[in-house]
Amino acid sequence: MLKQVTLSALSLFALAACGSDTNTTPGPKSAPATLNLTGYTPHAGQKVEFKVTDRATSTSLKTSGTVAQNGTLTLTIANAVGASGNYHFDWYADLNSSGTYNAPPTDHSWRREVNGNSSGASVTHSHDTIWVDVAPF
Ligand SMILES: [Ca+2]
Repeated sequence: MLKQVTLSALSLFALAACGSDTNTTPGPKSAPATLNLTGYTPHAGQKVEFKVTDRATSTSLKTSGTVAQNGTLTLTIANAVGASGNYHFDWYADLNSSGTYNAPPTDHSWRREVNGNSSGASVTHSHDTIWVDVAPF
């Protein structure tokens, strides 16, 4: 019996660790934020972290993923945008594999301003080298 409890506790810990790894926390709003990346072959295999910030409240949500070998990645954060409001979509490719954000050119980072929409908001970005320092990430 004790063994079962221990295993359950370990399973819960594993799930929690998995959740914190992707750092995806559904927010309090109604619609998803989506980032579609294409042409990111220079960053294939690298981690990209995506952050949505509500500019009115400065609250933000993050998620991350790995760029596919064909240079594409789609990241979505549930309940990250509302029907109105204005948001920053910030993202960076972890070029130096530190696991965290470093200002360009150490990492490569981008920003777009996005308006809220009741059905969700998305940005599609074809890779470029017009980097924006998005600190603090
Ligand atoms: Ca980094």
